[in-house]
Amino acid sequence: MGFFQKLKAGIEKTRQGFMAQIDALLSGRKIDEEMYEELEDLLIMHDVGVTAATNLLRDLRRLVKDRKILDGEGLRLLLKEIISNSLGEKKPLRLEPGTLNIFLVVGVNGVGKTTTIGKLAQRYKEQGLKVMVAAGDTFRAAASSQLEIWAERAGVYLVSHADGADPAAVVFDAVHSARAKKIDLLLVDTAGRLHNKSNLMQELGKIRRIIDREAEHSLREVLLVVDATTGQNALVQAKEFAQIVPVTGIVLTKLDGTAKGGIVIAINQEQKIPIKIIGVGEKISDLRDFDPQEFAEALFEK
Ligand SMILES: Nc1nc2c(ncn2[C@@H]2O[C@H](COP(=O)(O)OP(=O)(O)OP(=O)(O)O)[C@@H](O)[C@H]2O)c(=O)[nH]1
Ligand SMILES: [Mg+2]
Repeated sequence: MGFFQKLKAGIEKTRQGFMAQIDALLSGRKIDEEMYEELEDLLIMHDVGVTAATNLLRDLRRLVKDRKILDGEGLRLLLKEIISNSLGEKKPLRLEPGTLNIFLVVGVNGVGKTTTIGKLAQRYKEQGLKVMVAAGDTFRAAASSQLEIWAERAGVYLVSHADGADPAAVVFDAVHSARAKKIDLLLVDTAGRLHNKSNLMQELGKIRRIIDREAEHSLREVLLVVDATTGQNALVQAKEFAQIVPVTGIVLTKLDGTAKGGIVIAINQEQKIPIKIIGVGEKISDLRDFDPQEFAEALFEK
């Protein structure tokens, strides 16, 4: 299967859910007020969010008038154009070869942080980089061994301490070991749950300070992982984490598991932080750089 076909397959639920309903609404339909209202409802139902849906409808009405569009098929093309434009440019991960690059991976429990790290480790190892992962989640029993399995699979270095150890100490060791081994990319896993939320946020703040102190200018990405199936909750999480750590990119996982792929549009409109990667499955190869134009194509292609 080609790259594009794989993406289409990865968002098949959204294509069959969200997009199929839009097509059913638009095909053979005359453009009238009732249609606009039904379309807006469909967008909101599929997690596009009220703000983004309102903006899309506003642009749609204006362009339909300007370009004298008369039927649903013409409107479908416009909708694709508007969504595609609103998603903006591709924003790749920042990596400077020949130096130590650190990605700190954060997010609430179960969203797919450790899996994403495993997938990234594999990808960059295959590209010929020297990769290390650090088991910064020392809270959940078995979190380190889960990361160890991914590290073995990908064939990359692992730094981990015993369960219950101080995660800041793990990160400290990892940074120094990465320097000594001339690692290109250090991926830092973190806990998704601690005794309470303020502990979690404090811990992340501390990890970030250690990285800044021990490896100044090496923290290239702070990736916030959010689960596409949690809908609007993902937006709330993004706001909370962004207050504690300087989030540079969003990883949107489990897009394969939802028919409400509209969340991509909501995040893009309501967050200043770009979606950089998407997860479309549990396998090590089910990770993609988020390419907005390609995504819009895959969404709308019949
Ligand atoms: N379908 C699908 N499942 C995914 C994806 N990414 C992760 N998962 C699954 O989500 C579950 C949780 O993934 P983890 O990587 O353990 O999540 P985590 O954020 O590290 O969780 P904690 O360590 O508990 O905070 C696992 O069963 C993964 O296989 C994805 O893109 N698609
Ligand atoms: Mg984990």
